[in-house]
Amino acid sequence: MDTTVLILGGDGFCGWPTALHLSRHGYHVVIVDNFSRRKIDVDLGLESLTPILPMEARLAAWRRASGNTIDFIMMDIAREYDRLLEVVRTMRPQAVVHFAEQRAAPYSMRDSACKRYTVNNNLNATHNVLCAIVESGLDVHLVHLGSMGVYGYATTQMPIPEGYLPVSIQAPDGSRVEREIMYPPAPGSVYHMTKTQDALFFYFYNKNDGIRITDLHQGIVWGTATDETGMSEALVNRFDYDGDYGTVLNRFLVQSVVGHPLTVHGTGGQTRAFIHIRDTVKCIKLAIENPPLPGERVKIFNQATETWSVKELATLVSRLTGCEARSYADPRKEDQENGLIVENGKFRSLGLKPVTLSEGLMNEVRDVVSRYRHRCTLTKIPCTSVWTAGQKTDTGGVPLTLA
Ligand code: NAD
Ligand code: USQ
Repeated sequence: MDTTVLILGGDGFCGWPTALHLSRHGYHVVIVDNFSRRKIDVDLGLESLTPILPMEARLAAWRRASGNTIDFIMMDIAREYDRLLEVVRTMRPQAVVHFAEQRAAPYSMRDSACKRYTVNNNLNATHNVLCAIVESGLDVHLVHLGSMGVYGYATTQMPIPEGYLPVSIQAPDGSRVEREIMYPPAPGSVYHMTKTQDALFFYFYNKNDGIRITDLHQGIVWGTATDETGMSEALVNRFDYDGDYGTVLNRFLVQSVVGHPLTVHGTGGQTRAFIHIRDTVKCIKLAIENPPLPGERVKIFNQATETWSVKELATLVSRLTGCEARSYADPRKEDQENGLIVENGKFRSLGLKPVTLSEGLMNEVRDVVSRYRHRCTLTKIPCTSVWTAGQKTDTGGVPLTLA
């Protein structure tokens, strides 16, 4: 069996631990990345809380720790189509795992330049990958990292299905027409909008060219370390805590260590889906090993293991650490309160035993943060990207009573 897997975006928060995990399990891994995420850090005057090494040093550390080699190609997949096609043709990968997009909703709403960059980068990246697979003439399985947020977290008592919704419509002659349609998109940021458009690309290229595609609608990834990144300090994963790229639970855990109040937006009634980084890497391996059959429609999985409201998370972190929570004017345009029920039976049926939120795991993150707390810049914690011109950045907040 050809075991080559291309990891597009393999220098990032999800891509790097996935590359190590697959390498450890016998895959020949080739990382493709243009370091745009590192460049955005420089532009924003930030750094990962953890000191991530240059790619060459990361890969050398992996060779020392595991005895395995990961190859690396520096390339902008949104702009260097001919090179991308050449890589697919020569590497003949079994699968391409596509993480290579601008992934922060707040960054995608900062200003017109960031909106346009996010659309140009994400849509061209995805479309180029699809064109390259078609033009190569190879049967390559594409595994894409999508987002639970494509559905807009609408409050209903109905669980969000894994991609497809059965509908029954009454025809004019009185008969009933039964169909399965794609679950309606309702993006809440320019970033999430690009993910809904990716899904249409997948629908088309699967129907037209028979490409085998798995789209993973992932929830918010928390945690930082996996078994593989823990093998050496030189393999440490990136850790974002700033107002654009930091995600809510990891931010709260950093804030609890550095003495910043927990930054709850509005009432904190926003409910979201979560997954630990250790499960992310396992899910990707399961997706690669269970591709759609030839001719099968796009496989869609909800890659999330549990749901929590922001206020519930603040309560858990505050109980664990005694830190204060404050309510800040919400910089986003989002429902202040929503329920969210997410179906995730597909990964469970493939054998995933979810890692769920526990004090032990939260403490593990806090230990990492404590080690690198001297690298935290407090002024980068407030969320300064607002969704509409009328909204203001709130850096003070008001005390929030937790249960
Ligand atoms: P990240 O920003 O840490 O990593 C993305 C990587 O892709 C970066 O290394 C970046 O340099 C690279 N990249 C971006 N555009 C590229 C291009 N045109 N050419 C080559 N490389 C490019 O993001 P992440 O958190 O690892 O997320 C990876 C994927 O998973 C994203 O598509 C994101 O939408 C999805 N996702 C992430 C989360 C999360 O909580 N982090 C949750 C759900 C889904
Ligand atoms: N929030 C706070 N305080 C904070 C930060 C966030 O209350 O300090 C709130 C936000 O207002 C939002 C919720 O927490 O209601 C989640 O925000 P987030 O920044 O943790 O996550 P989000 O913007 O949804 O994006 C992240 C990843 C993205 C991925 C998405 C999965 O950055 O790549 O697609 O999670 S999902 O949310 O399921 O769409």
